[in-house]
Amino acid sequence: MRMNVNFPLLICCLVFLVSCGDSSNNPPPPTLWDNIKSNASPAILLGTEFNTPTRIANVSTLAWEDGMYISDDGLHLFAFYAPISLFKFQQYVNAYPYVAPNVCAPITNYIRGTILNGSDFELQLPYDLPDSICNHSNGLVHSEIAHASRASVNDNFSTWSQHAVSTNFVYDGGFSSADNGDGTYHLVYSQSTSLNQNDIYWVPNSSSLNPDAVTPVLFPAPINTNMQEDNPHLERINATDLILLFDNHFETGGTGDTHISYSISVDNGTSWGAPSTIATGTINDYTEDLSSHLFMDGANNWWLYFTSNRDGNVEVWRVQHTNNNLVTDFDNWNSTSIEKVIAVGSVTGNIGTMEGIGEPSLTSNGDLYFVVVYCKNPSEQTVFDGCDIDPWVATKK
Ligand SMILES: [Ca+2]
Ligand SMILES: [Ca+2]
Ligand SMILES: [Ca+2]
Repeated sequence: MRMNVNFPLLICCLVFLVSCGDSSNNPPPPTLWDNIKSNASPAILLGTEFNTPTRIANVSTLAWEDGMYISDDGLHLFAFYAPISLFKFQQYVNAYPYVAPNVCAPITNYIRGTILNGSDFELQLPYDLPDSICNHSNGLVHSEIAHASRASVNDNFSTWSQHAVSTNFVYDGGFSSADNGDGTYHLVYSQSTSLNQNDIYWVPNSSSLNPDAVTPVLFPAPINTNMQEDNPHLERINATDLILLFDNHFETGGTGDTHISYSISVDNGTSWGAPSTIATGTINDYTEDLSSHLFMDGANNWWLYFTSNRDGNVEVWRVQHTNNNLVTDFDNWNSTSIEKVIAVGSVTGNIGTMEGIGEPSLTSNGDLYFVVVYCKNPSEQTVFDGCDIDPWVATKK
């Protein structure tokens, strides 16, 4: 669901319409979006393992929260974040590419949700267009990595703030981490490096999950190519062995589908094996297999949770490893164990639609975090507003 588009922004014309309220202190009536979200029911299919999903307070806003990751302890949440109605704006960009004499897109119409402190509303021109088409008050809005935290799993998360790895003038997303067991973390994430291209970066041996300042480091060769590497997931197996999973959009020689690739390091990240696409027959059989997350259950069995459209909409699936020897026999998944974990479900009252479930991420005790895409009914949509995506959780029973 993570997309790479360029967002021109008429920043000088941002207008914030603020309701001043009245003396009665009556809360505003719920909006259609409020009602859709409160009536949405993603369908857990493994009801003996997971509780009924709930939308996560404070972090499920009208901004675009995608590419989610939960820390092992459940106290830190991360997301691809853009304060925009993303699908609708991409439709506009696709319909009106930036070729003269087209004017810059009216991005202010698509802005919604909170603009994070530090968000890069770039004032540079996206292309070398003359001032008569895109003057210097136009620019881009890029995504950030947003971070929210809480003191205990019984507390609500804080609201979003910009993560230290977020970099101006590029798209940041797909944050993940590996606990090194010595008080440090390897942080990994994806970042756009030029138009329509993504690479994986990391912060090795970070002192925290959100350090005060970082310098982005390109992930070591041979992971990054001229294609789009996205949604990294890093798993530490032991003191020396690491497994990196990532999405491979439009891989070299591929079809334009999205598939899951992996690479293994046996020297603690100093060098990495040549990346391989997980073999078909189990996982990469469909046009969209992506956003994978390795999870070890209480019986020390390894599972791969992932997003797939193998049954129509993108939904959350999982598959069990055949022998748990991930480092020496990674690509050996038990095809008979593949099962859907969360289906799209429905919106009660037919006031909206559920369009996708994805980005699974689990805490060490098995609470399952994911994102939900829901849309207004076509009759209620405008050219600027149609769908939203929010973080949800199904806690472990
Ligand atoms: Ca949202
Ligand atoms: Ca950014
Ligand atoms: Ca790349």
